[in-house]
Amino acid sequence: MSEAAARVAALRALIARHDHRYYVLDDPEVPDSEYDRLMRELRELEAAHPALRSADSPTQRVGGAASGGFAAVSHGVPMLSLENAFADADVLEFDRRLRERLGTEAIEYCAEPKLDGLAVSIRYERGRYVRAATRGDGATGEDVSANVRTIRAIPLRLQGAAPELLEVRGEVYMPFAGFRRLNDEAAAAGEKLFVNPRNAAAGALRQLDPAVTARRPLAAYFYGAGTWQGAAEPATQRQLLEQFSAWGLRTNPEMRVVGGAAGCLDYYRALAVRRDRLAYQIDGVVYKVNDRAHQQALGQVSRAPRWAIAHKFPADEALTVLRDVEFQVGRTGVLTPVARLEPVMVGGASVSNATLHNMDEIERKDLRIGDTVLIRRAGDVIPELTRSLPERRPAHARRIELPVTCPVCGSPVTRAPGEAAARCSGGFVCAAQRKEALRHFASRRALDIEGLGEKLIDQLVDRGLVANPADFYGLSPGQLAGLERMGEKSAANVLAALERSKRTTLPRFLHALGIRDVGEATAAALAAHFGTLDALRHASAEQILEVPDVGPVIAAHVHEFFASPANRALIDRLLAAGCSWPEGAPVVRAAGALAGLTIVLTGTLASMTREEAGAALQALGAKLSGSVSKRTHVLVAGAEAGSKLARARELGITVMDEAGLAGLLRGERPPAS
Ligand code: D41
Repeated sequence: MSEAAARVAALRALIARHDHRYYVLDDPEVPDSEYDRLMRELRELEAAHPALRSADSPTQRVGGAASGGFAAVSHGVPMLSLENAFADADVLEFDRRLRERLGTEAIEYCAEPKLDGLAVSIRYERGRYVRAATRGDGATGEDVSANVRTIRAIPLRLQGAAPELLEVRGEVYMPFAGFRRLNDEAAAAGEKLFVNPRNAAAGALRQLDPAVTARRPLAAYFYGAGTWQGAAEPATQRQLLEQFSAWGLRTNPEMRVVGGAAGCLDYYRALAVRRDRLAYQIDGVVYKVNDRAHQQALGQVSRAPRWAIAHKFPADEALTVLRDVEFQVGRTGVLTPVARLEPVMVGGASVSNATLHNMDEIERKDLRIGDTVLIRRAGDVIPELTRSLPERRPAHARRIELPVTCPVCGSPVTRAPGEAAARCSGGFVCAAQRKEALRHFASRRALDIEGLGEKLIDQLVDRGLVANPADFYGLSPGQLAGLERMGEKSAANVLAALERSKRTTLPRFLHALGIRDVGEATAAALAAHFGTLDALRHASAEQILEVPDVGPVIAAHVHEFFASPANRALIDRLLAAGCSWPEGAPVVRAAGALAGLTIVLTGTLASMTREEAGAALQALGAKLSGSVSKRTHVLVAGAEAGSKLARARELGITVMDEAGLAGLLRGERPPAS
C-alpha cells in the first residue's frame, strides 16, 4: 500500500471515529476545527489520487448528482408494522394473550419510546453502507441511499467484526432543536414553515438533491434487523441493541427491560411525564418480547409481529369538521366567535368547541363553515383550532359573518374601525352584560354603593329581582333579607347605602351609566362642558364632539347611548327614584379660561377624584402635568400630599387647597406668581 493509501485509510478511520463520538455517543473527542482539518486533508488526498476514491469515504456523504426519482427496493425480509394499544386494558390483553400462547408465567419486555419519524432499512455488506430504503408498504420501499448517507449519525462502516450481510431497521427523525432552527431559517427567508418534525424529516428524505438533505438536521435510532448473514444472531432484543451499539449504530438510551404488563405500564406512565423534555417527538411507547426465541415462536399475523405492540399516547392533534360558528357575548359586551366542532378526541379528551378570539383571526385562518380543521392541545391548555385544510374544503362551505344584532338581546353590534373586538351595544338591556354593568354602577368610583358587591348582584339578577340599576332603588328590606348571607342588619345597611348613593355628582352618575369608552375623566369633561344632564341628553353628536378630549368615536357612543329608548327610560327611572346632584352652570362659556396654565394635582380630594378634577381643568384649557417643575403654575394639594407639595414649596409655586380648586373650576385664574 502506498503512503497516500495508508494515510487515506487512517483519515477515514479517524473521521468515522469522530462521527461516532459526536453523533452516536454525543461525546466529541476533538474540537470541530480538528475534525474539519482531517476532512480537508482527506479531500485533498482523494483529489490528488483518484484511484483512492471510495463510495464509503466520509467525503462522499453528499455525493452524486440530484436524481430524477427514487428507485423501488423490495425488502427481502418485510418491514412489519405495529399493532396499536390505546388503553391499559389493551396492554393487559396483549400480555395475557402472549403468556397463554407461550405457556409462561411472566414475560420480559423491551420498552422504548416510539419516535415520530420515518422507518428505514439500511443494508451493510461486510460492514459497508450500501443502501438505504424507506419502509414503503413494508414489502417495497424507495431507494433513499444518497439522502440517508448524508446523515452523519449513520455510520458508513460498522465498527469491529461485522456480518457478511446485515439490514438494520430504525427510525430517521428530526430533533426538536433542529426542527426549530430550520423553521426559524424558513421564516427569516419568508418560506413556508414545516408543520411538525415528522413532516420535516419526511420532506428531507424525499429531496431529489442530497445536498439539500445534508443541510437538514436529521438523526436516527435503530431497533430491529432484517436480513442477517454470517454472524450469530443475539438471543434477546436487548443484546441485539447492544450489538448495534458496538457496531456504532445509535440505539435509544431510554430503552428498558421491564417485567410483565405492570412493568410496561409503569414505563409508559413514567415516560408520559417526561415526554415534553425529550429532545425528539414521540407518539407512544413500543413493547417487544425480549426473548428472540419467543419472538420466533409467536410469529406474526398478517403484516404485524405478535410479539410487539405500540402503546400510543393520546393524540394532541386531530382533524375534525367545523360545523358552525356561534358568537358568545361576554360581560363587557364583546362578541367572541366560538367554533362548534364535530366532536373529536384530542389529548385524551373529547373536544367539540374551540375559541376563535375575534373576526380578524377567522380571516387570517381563512375559515369557512364545513372546513376540515386541525385541533391542537398543547399540555393541558384549552384546545386551539390551528388551521383549516383548504384542499379539503367542500363546495357548500360557508363564509363566517359577524352578526348584525346581538345574539343575546338583539341590540345592534358595533365594531370600531381598526379594532378587533365587536361589541353588543345593549349595555344593561343585554342579559349577558347585565351583571357586569350593575357591578360597575355600584362600584366605588361610580355610585359607590357599599355592600352591593358581585355576590349580592349575582343573587339579585339570578332571582329576577334586579335587571337594571333603577331596580336597585325599588328593593324592599324583605327582598334583601331573604338572600343568602343577608341578615336584617346587613339588608338595612345595603338599603342605607343605596339611599346615600342617590346624592351624587353628575360626573359620577355619567360614569356609572357605563357608556362605552366613557371613563371617569371623560364623564367629568362631559359634565363640565354641558353642566346639566338635560343639556347632554339633548346634545347632537357634533355638539358632544366639542368637548375637549372627546373624539368622534366617543361622541358617537355617547350620542347613541342617549338616543336609545331603553337607556332614556332607565335614566328617567333613576331620576324618579331620587338620584340627584348639584347642577352646575355649563362651563362651556368659560372654555379656555385656564388656557396657558400648567397644573399638578396631588393628594386625596374630598369632593371628586383627581381624574375628575383633571378632566374638568383640562376642559377649561389647563395643561395637566404629573410632576412639579419650574414650569408648573399651580399645585392643587389634597389631603396627605407628600413630596410634590414639598417640591412646590421649594420652588415657590402657588399651592391651592380644595377651595382654590373650586375657584379654578369656576374659571378663576390664580394670581400671577
Ligand atoms: O420508534 C419507533 N417508531 C419504532 C418503530 C420502534 N421503536 N420500534 C419499532 N419496532 C418495529 C418492529 C417490532 C416491527 C421491529 C418500530 C417499528 N417496528 C415500525 N416502525 C414503522 C413501522 C413499524
